[in-house]
Amino acid sequence: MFKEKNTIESFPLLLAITAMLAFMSLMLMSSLAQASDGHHKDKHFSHTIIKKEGKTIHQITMTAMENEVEVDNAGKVKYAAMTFGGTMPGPVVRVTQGDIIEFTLINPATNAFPHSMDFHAAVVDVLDEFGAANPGETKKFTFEARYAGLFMYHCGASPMPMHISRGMFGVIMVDPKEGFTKSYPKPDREYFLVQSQFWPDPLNVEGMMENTGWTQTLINGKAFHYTPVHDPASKLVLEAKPGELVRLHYVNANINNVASMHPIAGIWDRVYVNGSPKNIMYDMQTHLVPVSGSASYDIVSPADRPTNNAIVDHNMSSAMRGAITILMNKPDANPELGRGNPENMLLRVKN
Ligand SMILES: [Cu+2]
Repeated sequence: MFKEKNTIESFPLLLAITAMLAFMSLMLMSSLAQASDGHHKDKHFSHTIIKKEGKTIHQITMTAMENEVEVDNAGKVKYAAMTFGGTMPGPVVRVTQGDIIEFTLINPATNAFPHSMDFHAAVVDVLDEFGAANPGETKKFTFEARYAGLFMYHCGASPMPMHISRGMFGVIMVDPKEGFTKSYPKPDREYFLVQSQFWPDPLNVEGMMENTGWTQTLINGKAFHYTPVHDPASKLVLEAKPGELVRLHYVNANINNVASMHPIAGIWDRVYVNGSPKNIMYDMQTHLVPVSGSASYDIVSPADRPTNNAIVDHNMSSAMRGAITILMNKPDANPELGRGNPENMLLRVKN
């Protein structure tokens, strides 16, 4: 009798404990999944972060793909691209200075071309690590990210201008081991912008060499990507609240043209050349970025009213062909944009 009563009385408590344990194990599972997934995982790209002997190791796998992408906001222009992981640009890779990158490039047997990976953040051997993998082969190499900064990556297989202009480029950001400092303050928002030149004829290698026949400038893979002002089909803009410190990480993945980066209706508060906190310029109107170079730009809008900036490559042949990006500074800015995962910092329309 006593025992039975005890059991009945304990039942709600047992139920609560069971529910709590189930909840805790779910939480643990999801946190483990997050830890082992790094920040992104799909079947063409994975990034797993592990700790070994005090080092942070990034196990990154990308599949070289010869796939179609849309290079316009309306989705009407399908293009025979080549990509790392399916998208132009490829996925953002973000690590900290001193981390180890264990990289694997898969070139499926169904591809027609050899492909390779050239991380500008790596100090290795061009013929060894950066050599190409033929269709059906897999290439692996390891390097330490010794230098802090904002680096391009790209395919270096021949003919290189074709592999890059067709989409095989992206960003590897190496955050400084010191973290944020007084001279490299923590921004409120960060956005990645990667510019490239577009040839409608994907086999026009001669035009790519002579710099003729290119028709558009792409920002993160689309012309006028973030500017409904210039293209009504544009669905995204960069967002921030008035007065916030916004840091734009810009990479010039053009084939031939240097870029003259200017924020219309604003001034670059600081420019970190190559994205490195060691290379600071102040109060700049326009800043030149070499082909395959980069810069991180700090901009602060007036705090007392909503404003807009147009981030342009002031080289008019680039701006008028697509290199215009709107940064909208408004009180109701989406709190998720420009924060957290790289997917929130390199904006793409989610299908
Ligand atoms: Cu390639």
